[in-house]
Amino acid sequence: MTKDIDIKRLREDALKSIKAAADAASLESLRVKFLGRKEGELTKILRSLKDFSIAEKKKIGPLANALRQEIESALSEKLKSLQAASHKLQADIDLTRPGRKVQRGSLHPLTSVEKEIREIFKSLNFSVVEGPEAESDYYNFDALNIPKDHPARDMWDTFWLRQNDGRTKEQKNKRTKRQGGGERLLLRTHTSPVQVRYMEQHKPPFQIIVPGRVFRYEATDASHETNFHQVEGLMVGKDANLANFKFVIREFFQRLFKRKLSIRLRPSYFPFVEPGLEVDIQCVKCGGNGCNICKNSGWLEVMGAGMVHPRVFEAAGYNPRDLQGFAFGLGLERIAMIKYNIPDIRLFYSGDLRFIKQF
Ligand code: YSA
Repeated sequence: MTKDIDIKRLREDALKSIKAAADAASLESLRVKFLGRKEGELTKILRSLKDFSIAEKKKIGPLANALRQEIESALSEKLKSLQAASHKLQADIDLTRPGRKVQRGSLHPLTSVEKEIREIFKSLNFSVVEGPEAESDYYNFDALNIPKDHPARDMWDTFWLRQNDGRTKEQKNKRTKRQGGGERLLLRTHTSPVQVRYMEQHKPPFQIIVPGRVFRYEATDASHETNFHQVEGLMVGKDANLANFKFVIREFFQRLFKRKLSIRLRPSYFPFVEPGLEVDIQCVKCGGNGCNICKNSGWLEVMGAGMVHPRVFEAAGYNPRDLQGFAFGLGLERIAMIKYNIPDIRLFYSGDLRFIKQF
């Protein structure tokens, strides 16, 4: 009776384990476990048959032999099914198939244009300088000859930042005027504040450009964004003059657009220059004959500029009688739009891959 039960248990255990085996190696260990010559569990039962009574032998013998066959065939069936599954897997993997192509990104057009601008100015011996995007009222306006009540502030409406750095009003007001003492912070409306910041720290002669992000609180349309980029330029020395400016700027645009170009200077007004100028370049599409890009004028308006105002030199701690210099500021998006014939500034920030992938 006990031997019956042992065989029954053994059968259940063996068939269950064989069914669950995951690979050929596990099947081999199961074969050794149940049918192994020396220690196999069923082998041991078969070997002990000689000690049984004749009646027991007659009963257990056939059961044990039948189980042996059953385990052997279960092992071989399972092995076959594992092999078939592995062949199927191999057939599904086509090792000769070419790999999936890794998609390569590309630089955003604004990044490439900015890089190109940096390289051109560097080759003209300009240094590249940066300044803070969160700027003080003082540097963004006052130091550039735009006092609190000046109407020019209306042209540059911006986003004001709430400051909560734990300092009391008195502590904030202790800072010097130059540090932007006690003033509210704003998101800079142009890169021009870096002119004064740089001049405070450096002695002329020098020539720099300042690429950077700027912000304006205004309605967006095809040519205006609230967040865009400018490149500021500043050259200061004993006799840096408008003739130098004309040469540098013409050279710059010719290299950027890779062609001979005329430039045109028109009088304009910015509080931080005297005289102030607006710079136009000959239309890069029609060469000046008139087309849809230049609105049939033959010219493209590309930057504001002028000779640095004496009050700006004074704000930076210079004596305006000893020095002179020119400054300019261009809109990066506008230049990229002309270069790549992009009709709407909003495309730059749309995140639309169909747009980005064209560059
Ligand atoms: C003028 C004289 C200097 O000595 C130095 C710099 C300057 C430029 C001055 N700081 C300035 O910001 N002038 S600006 O308001 O006319 O802007 C310069 C350029 O920025 C524009 O020509 C235009 O290309 C771009 N711009 C202005 N508002 C914009 C914009 N681009 C996109 N979206 C806007 N909302």
